[in-house]
Amino acid sequence: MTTRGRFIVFEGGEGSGKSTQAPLLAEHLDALLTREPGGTASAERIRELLLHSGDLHLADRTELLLMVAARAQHVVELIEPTLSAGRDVVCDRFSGSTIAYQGYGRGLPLEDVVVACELATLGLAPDLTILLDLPDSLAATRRGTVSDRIEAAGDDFHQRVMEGFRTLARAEGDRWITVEATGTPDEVAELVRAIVAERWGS
Ligand code: T5A
Repeated sequence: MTTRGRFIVFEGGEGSGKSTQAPLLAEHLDALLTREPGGTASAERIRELLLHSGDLHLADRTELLLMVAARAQHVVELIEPTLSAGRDVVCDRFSGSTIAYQGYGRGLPLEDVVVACELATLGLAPDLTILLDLPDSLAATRRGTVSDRIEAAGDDFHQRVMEGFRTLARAEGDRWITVEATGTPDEVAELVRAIVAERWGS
């Protein structure tokens, strides 16, 4: 019988280094690398709508439903079949981002956000979520020039998002590990590999 793959997710604010670290870990584990919103052809189209459609003035609930619509397709078409086939998956963002951004950031009721996530994932949850945590000032520097609709939200919004991530990490301490992401990319990658090795011994 095939052993199910491991599902490992990177979470954090913009500029925390997820897109730098996720490929390094995926290569180390020979895992499938993917991202959210996106990961499949249709979910990437939804990503375009979500991130580059300032002119459409999406309502917060529309944003939530599009995030989870992209996830539903991503889970059914790519993540679940890959895990079932025995390959590890490393994903840049997942449901934690929806709770942090649409729940804590936009202020939608958390119970609605959780239900929407469950509808999209059919209960699939990461085996391990690595939260890359950066002081707000450093995150703002790394974010640099604003490039998409959600990044363009103000500093207060991004602080609420980080508070959401930190709350989730505290509440789910067995499945979330926080990594201080202030070191060089190589130093952070080393910390991440050590966490995975400690959890699974590989
Ligand atoms: N979103 C997403 C929601 O609102 N709800 C959801 O449910 C989901 C899934 C996604 C947007 O969608 C939102 C969140 C986001 O706003 P995105 O473009 O994928 O958009 O945004 P991010 O995931 O935030 O991607 P970023 O590229 O902005 O940030 P990363 O990936 O955290 O950071 P990274 O690795 O690109 O690094 C940023 C810069 O810092 C440097 C890099 O070279 C780069 O220049 N850097 C470092 N510098 C020094 N030391 C290090 N250790 C460094 N690591 C990286």
